Amino acid sequence: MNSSLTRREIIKGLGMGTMAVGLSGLLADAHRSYGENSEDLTGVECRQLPLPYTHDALEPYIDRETVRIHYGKHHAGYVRGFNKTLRTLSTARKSGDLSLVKHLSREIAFHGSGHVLHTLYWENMTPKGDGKPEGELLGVMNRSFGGFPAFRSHFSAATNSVEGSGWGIMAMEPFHGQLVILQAEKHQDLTLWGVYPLLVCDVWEHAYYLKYQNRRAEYVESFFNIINWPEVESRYQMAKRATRFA
Ligand code: MN3
Repeated sequence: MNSSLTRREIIKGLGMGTMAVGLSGLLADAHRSYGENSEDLTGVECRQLPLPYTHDALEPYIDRETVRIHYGKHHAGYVRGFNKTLRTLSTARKSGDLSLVKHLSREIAFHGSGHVLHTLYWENMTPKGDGKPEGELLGVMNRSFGGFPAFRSHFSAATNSVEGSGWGIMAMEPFHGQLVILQAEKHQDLTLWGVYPLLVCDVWEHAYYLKYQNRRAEYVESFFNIINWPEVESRYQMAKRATRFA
């Protein structure tokens, strides 16, 4: 980590890495750090926002007891799991013992995505919700899906056919600005929704096999000699501008 950064910038940066950007300030709030006055950077944690309505507000569509347990037990559990994983990873980095990184990467994707998606879920429902999209959102939905009825059919079919536990999701694909409808099995499958990729390394065998054969670690070691850090920095600046941390 660059020692010339201020503590506040460091903490902002840590928050950036775990949050969705360009989606909504809600998500930024969900991942706002508690640690700005702390000497211990492991104090970077996420919090569960208050439910934006009462437990019974969504009746008769969703019952009071479901909301109470879902928000208070299930969602809260993901927040605890996410924070615990962030702390464990911090400890692992400090000690140099990264032997559990595969397990912890699964944990951060599962709990982090669970937290992100539930945060969005509560806020994308309202007791007053019988309307339709309007304005610019309706325009981009029309362009992306061919109209609201087509969107509704597609979204419902995708959501209804999620295999096992999961989510139906309408998302913006940021490189072209189009909307897409996705299914998510469980919450994650090793992604954390909304993160902005800054640095990526392809480890499909086609990326290294001719030279390194099965020695993936050698390839990854070599990769560090050719990283374009100014490009990574420009991606970070672009992502930062899309957030309320900017
Ligand atoms: Mn749930």
